[in-house]
Amino acid sequence: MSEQEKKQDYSAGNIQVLEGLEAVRKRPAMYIGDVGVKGLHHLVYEVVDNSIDEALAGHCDTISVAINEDNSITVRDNGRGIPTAMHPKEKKSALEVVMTVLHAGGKFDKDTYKVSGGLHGVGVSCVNALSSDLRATVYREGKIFQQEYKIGVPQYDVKEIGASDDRGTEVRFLPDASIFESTVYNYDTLAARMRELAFLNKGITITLTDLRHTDEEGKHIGEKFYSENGLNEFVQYLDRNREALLTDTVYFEGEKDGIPVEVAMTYNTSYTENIQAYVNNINTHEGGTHLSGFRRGLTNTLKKYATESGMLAKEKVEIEGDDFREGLTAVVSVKVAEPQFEGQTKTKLGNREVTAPVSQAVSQMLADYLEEHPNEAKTIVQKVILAAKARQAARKAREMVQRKNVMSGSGLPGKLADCSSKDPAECEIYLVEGDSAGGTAKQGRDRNFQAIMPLRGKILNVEKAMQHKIFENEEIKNIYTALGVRVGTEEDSKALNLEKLRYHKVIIMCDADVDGSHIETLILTFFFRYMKEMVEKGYIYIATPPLYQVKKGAKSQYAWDDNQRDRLIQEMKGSGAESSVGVQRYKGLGEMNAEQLWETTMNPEFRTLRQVTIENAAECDQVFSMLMGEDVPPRREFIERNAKYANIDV
Ligand code: 0RA
Repeated sequence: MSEQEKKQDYSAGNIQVLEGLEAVRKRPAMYIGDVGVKGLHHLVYEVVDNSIDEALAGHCDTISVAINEDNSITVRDNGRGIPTAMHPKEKKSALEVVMTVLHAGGKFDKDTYKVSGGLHGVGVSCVNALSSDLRATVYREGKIFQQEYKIGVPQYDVKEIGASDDRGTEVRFLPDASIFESTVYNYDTLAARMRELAFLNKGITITLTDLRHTDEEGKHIGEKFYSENGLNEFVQYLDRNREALLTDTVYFEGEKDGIPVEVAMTYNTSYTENIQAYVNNINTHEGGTHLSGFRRGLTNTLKKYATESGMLAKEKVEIEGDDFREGLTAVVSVKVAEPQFEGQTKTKLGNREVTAPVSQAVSQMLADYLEEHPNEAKTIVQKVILAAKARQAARKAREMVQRKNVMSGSGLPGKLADCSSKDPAECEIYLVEGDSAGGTAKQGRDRNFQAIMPLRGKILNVEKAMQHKIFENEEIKNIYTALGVRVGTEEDSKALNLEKLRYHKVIIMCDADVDGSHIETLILTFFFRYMKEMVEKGYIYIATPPLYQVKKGAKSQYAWDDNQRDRLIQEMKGSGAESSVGVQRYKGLGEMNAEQLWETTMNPEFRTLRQVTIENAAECDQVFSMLMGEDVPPRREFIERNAKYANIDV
């Protein structure tokens, strides 16, 4: 190639790079999911994933993440450092290639088999493209190298900036405020993911520091996550607010048919099943072949044991798959070289070859455990038999709900004030705390598309109740019938039939006080445990009634928090005129009249709805078990910690 040709080739390469990054900036959602809070946090996961890969390849054991004062993020690891030498094909530093070429990531280290990788696995160049500033620093071969970028464009060639005995890579990036709806990081969201990563990749130390705040002693807030025993500890963490049935965890770690499999499980005294399944460190909400493998191994092994122990014959009950999963908490983690992700949210593993290895791993670990722990084996079988009996009672209760639907004409609950539209996409249902607020909402609503259903008092705590109690509960039956969804079948009580869903917005409207937030949590727990798909589809919302009305003469305005109230008081003071600056504190919805409720809380033009989402499935389960469980102190701490956000969250 002549010099001239080389030059042309070089610039052609550059143009390609720019086109790649331009595509990311044009359609960021295609690469990182969305440009909301989720996508913003996804940037961090993408960068951390690269360091996790380096750790899994055996070259790194410490990763530190810092939220800087300006909401930029620094991720540092002690790995080999991204190579900085000239890349033979691209004719520029390998570091620059990794940072600017889409999907360049692990290309030039074939021995490293990339197992982690964000949901989209798009690589750090996407983060670069979506950052107004990014600085990469590499500590390697006794030297320090650096390159900086703006919206993905290098500001200078990779340069040597000093000497150091350190090893590793540091990436500091500032998300582009013109792309993201919000650029403020949430500490708890990042902490939940870092904790999860530490459990999933034992032996790696991950620290998280929030440099935006200090505690009472002037220290920065932060945590260190490290797990010696991996999923063993993850399962114990998930169950830390529940009462254990087994003294220790059932655990397997190893390779089956070339697939790395790690599984841990235990039983608690609750009635809920909590299985978290991961593929390459990604939580697969929708399950898939690895989860099927887990279920198959569990059912076969326990059924065999129960039959051979003779305990079943005495009880004369038929046991089924579901019965083995009441009170079960388990985590399954597999590493798959070329995962096929399917399903609505691309979180369902499709690879057929994964089922057998997981099933074998589970059978082996359980068989060993049952043999070595005869007393606990007996406890498990007794629990399974109880579950089978309860399931028969639940089936009767469920059939009653279904039959009532068919028999009573419209089948709709008497308490429901339905809307006139029949198009689910535009229909909303308000689940309102109390009959009196329900009455106000009925007067205030737009009956064309807004339906109202009052709920009396506290709905059942589904976290503590057995299934048949749940289907016998009046309020819960009413919710099912009003929504028009069928109760799940016996095989999978959580499978909904959403085709018949009558409203695509289910809005929980409770008083802005302690009781109201408790009721809100009870209803959310019900949806999370029994209609999770509704939450995943984004159908569940929380209404936000105002806390104050600030009045002056004929003028009145509403405030949703104390700051806003104080600002309004100041404004009204400033606007001249005499005193009598009246502030009304709304403790309950009932204190508003129909018109006020419509104006502030129900009118789509002015209201703020908070959409309920599942950010982190494992954490979410944990939060509900804690909020609804027996233990008071963690609940109080959580509520106090989140209370200040409760009214500003949009
Ligand atoms: C490919 C090759 C080598 C290191 C890395 C990638 C690497 C990438 C990242 C991203 C974040 N931290 C990282 N650490 C390392 C090194 C190959 C060699 O030194 O022989």
